[in-house]
Amino acid sequence: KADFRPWVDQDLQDDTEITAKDDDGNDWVDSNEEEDLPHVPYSPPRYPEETMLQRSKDMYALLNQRRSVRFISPEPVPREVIDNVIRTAGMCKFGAHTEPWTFVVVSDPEMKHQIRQIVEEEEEVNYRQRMGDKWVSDLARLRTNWIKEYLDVAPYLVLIFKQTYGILPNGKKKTHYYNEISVSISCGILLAALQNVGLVTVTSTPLNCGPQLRLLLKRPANEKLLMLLPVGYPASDATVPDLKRKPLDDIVVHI
Ligand code: IYR
Repeated sequence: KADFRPWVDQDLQDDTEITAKDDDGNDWVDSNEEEDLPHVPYSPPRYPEETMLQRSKDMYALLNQRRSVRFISPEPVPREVIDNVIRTAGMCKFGAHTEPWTFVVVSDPEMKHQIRQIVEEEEEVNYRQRMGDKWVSDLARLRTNWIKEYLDVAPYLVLIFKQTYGILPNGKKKTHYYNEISVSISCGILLAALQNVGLVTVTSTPLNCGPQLRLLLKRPANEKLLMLLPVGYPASDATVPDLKRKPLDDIVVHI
C-alpha cells in the first residue's frame, strides 16, 4: 500500500506490556506533590567575537569529520570515557526537565552476542520483507545488510531507551513530556561527545527489535528502545561511503 512506512510504524513501536491496569490514570503524580524549585543566577562564559568565531570553526571541524562507521576495532576503551560521554548526553535539558532516558551500556561478550542474534534475525526479515524493495534499493549504495559483526566486536553497545513515563520512588508515575524528542536531542549530544574523544559509532535503529532487546536487558515496560550505538575505535581498515554533505545554502534560509 502507498502509505506503508515501516520506519515510522514499526521501528520505534513497542506497545508490549502497557496494560489497562498500568494506564488507569489514578497513580500519576500531581505537580503540587513535587517540591518547589529555587531559581539561581546563571552566567555562562561570554566570549569575545573573535573567540566565538574560532570556537564555531573548531567545533565544525571536529563534527564535520563524523561518519557512521560499521567497522569497529575490538580494542578496549576506558570505561571512564564512556561514563563521561554518557554524563554529557544526560546534560540535555528539555521537556520540563524530566530526563526521560536510560543508557544501557553492554560490554559483556555473551550479552553482546545475544543482542547480535536478535538484531540479525529481525534485520534479515527487515531486508527480505518488511523494508520493501524501494527502501532496500535506496540503501544499496551504503552497502549495509543484516549481518552486524560490530555487535560482537565493538567493546561497548550503548542502547538508548526513552522512558515514556517516569516511575517515582513512591511508585507514582510522572508525565514525560516530549520524551522522544528529548532523548533524540540527548543522542545527538552523545554522538558529538563520542566524536570529541575520537570514538566512532553508527546510529542504528534496529527495526522490530525493541521489545526483545528490552526484555533481554530486563528494562521495564515504560522504556522503549530508541537507538543502538556500537561504540569503539574505528578498525584500522574501516571504510565509509564517500558521501558529500549539502552546502550551507541548501540547508539554511535567512529571512
Ligand atoms: N536498520 C537497517 C537498515 C538501515 C536503514 C537506514 I534509513 C540506514 O541509513 C542504514 C541501514 C540496518 O541497520 O541495516
